[in-house]
Amino acid sequence: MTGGTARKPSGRELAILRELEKKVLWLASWTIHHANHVRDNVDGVKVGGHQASSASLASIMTALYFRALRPQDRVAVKPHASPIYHAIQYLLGRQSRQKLEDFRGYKGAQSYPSRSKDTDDVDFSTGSVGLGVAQTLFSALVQDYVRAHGWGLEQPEGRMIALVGDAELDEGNIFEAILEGWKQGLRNCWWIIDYNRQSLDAVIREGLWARFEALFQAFGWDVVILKYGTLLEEAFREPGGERLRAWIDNCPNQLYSALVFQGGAAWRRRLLDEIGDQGDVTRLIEARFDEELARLMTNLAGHDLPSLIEAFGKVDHDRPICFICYTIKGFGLPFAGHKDNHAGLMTPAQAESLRAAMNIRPGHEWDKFEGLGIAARELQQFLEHVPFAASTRRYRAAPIEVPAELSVTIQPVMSTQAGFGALLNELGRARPAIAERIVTTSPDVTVSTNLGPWVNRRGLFAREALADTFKSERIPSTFNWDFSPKGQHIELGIAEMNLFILLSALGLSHAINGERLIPIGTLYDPFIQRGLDALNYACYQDARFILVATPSGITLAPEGGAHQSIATPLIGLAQDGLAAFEPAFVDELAVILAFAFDYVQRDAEGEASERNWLRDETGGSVYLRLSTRPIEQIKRTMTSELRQAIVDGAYWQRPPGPNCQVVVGYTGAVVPEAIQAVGLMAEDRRDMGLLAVTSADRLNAGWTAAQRARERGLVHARSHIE
Ligand SMILES: Cc1ncc(C[n+]2csc(CCOP(=O)(O)OP(=O)(O)O)c2C)c(N)n1
Ligand SMILES: [Mg+2]
Repeated sequence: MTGGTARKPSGRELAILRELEKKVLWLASWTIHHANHVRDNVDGVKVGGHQASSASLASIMTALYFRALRPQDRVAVKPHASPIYHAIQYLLGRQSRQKLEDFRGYKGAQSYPSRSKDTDDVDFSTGSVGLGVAQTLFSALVQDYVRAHGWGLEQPEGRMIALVGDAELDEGNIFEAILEGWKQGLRNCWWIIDYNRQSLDAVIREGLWARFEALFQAFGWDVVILKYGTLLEEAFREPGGERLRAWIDNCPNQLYSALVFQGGAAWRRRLLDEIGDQGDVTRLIEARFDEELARLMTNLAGHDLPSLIEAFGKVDHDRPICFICYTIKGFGLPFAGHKDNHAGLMTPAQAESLRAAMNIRPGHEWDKFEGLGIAARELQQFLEHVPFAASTRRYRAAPIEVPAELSVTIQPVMSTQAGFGALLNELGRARPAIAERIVTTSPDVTVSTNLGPWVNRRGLFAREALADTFKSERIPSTFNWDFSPKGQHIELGIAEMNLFILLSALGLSHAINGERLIPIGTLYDPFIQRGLDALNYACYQDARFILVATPSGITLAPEGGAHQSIATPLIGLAQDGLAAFEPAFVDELAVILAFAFDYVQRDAEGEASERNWLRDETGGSVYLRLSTRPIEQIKRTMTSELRQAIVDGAYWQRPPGPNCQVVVGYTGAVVPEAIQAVGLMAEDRRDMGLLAVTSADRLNAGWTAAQRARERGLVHARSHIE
């Protein structure tokens, strides 16, 4: 199907790729060195930059970006390989020299690939390890969702690829994702593990690869182990070679790393000591100079372009694959293999020797083809024909029309959660354009967050249809649990991390698949904290979604209990890119939901509005904090002023009179108590006000922005709450 570049590279092509691999390593290392030793840094502060961690992926990324990838593929690059990514983009003409020079500085290339801050076409942000990896898996599922609904079929299917650190696999969210991927029939997903056997602190446990292999296989992935490069494979075929292979296979990670660091003479001593036989093995070792021996012994497949190109090129199926690529942390740099190298930087003297070794003249460090053995014109021509860089990779999708008002039948007494269920049910029934693009998802709380009626109408999503046996057996049940490729609800297992990463993937569909989705995720409010880092990650990538958190009380019932959502209002206030609302009444919720459908689709630039001091044109995601508490509803006509005030964050339920001394403000389901309090206090106070706060988050954001504007001299700036 998706046919990679199965063709073997010609000798010339391989020679070009080898030159580019060298150049990528140089540029990445120089970028970091420049930021720390050359650029004027404030007070000589080192900005760091992970040379070792980058070097580990130089060969793999050369093989991918310059050969194996196609424009439709999407990649999450291990955070610390960011300099390698930027170097590749620089060679492809998509990254500026200025941004490399400003690496880790203000407006410079980012230390971790950033979708929103970098300008060189980063597919997925990474940084908090584990999240970008899982994002590729969920993006593969979203691609299937989009195509199953008949959209985006004019584009070829892409592969979602993660470059994963071996220690990154310690993160639990990765395992949650693997399990979910298995349930959902994951395809088109590659995880390439940079098996350098080092974490941040030290060398990792022996034999992890075997755990990884068993684990991935257990969940239906193909596992491809890339261990030895072509030089070593050839040496293994020489007389005595099998003894050498057995020795390396049994060599502990720590010893191997130490010898890599020490170099050729140390390799010779150790090998002769342990397997020297005055025969074949000794001859094999002694036939090589120190430098050659070191090159042989470090010729792992993860640094061997022919092995990598062959492995990536021969994939001819869409099953998920885990590549375990043996690599060396810091490969090609003076601290290769040293266990303390994670944040290591080359000294100026070391950078000088590397420059000399790379044939780079002082002052020509940024020249794209300086010091290479192939003419600039040929290299440039090659770069211009790299398949990956051939076409647009970031799409735009037209906005979907949002009805001005959402209709809902409001019961005299009703909770906001029930109102949410009713609103979605009505959307599912009336089928406005927006309803076709809504995709709901929930981590095993679909029914208890009131998505049931919507799911009954629109069905569950799966690539293969699966009927609800209870229905076919005619057993009465409230919920229709039929799966089909046209279904609009993605049911997840109970892992909130997965919910947020799926929302992140769904919420980027307009840019990644060119097809806009309106994702709505529901969960119990306290469990936002379980997935908080993933929520932050989704917002940081500017994914667009609506999060419906319910129930949200400090208790589920009068007896109290464990599900206490105490800190979430502060999360709503603090999280950038997320507008948080807590309506009390269902008519408010209807207004906010209509606003949210539009707000998640906006992406215009713009100045803050003088009305509320919010920058609403840029849009963002929305968080609705709802409740199961039935509240007596107010019968009122929704005016455009009230509608606007609800969206801006507050309105007067009872405006204060001229002699007002006390105002009661409330948010959400405590409205009966607030009304009662005003009633009691009004006995001896006049003109009391009752302020309905629908979004403390937006009031706060507007107030802060207005204050800032006043400091800049706009003395009349007033926010909505003021
Ligand atoms: C969630 C999270 N915790 C901690 C860190 C700090 N951290 C950055 S890299 C790293 C170790 C990475 O090791 P590995 O994945 O093997 O990559 P390598 O450096 O070997 O390339 C750690 C602990 C982080 N970025 N994210
Ligand atoms: Mg590692």
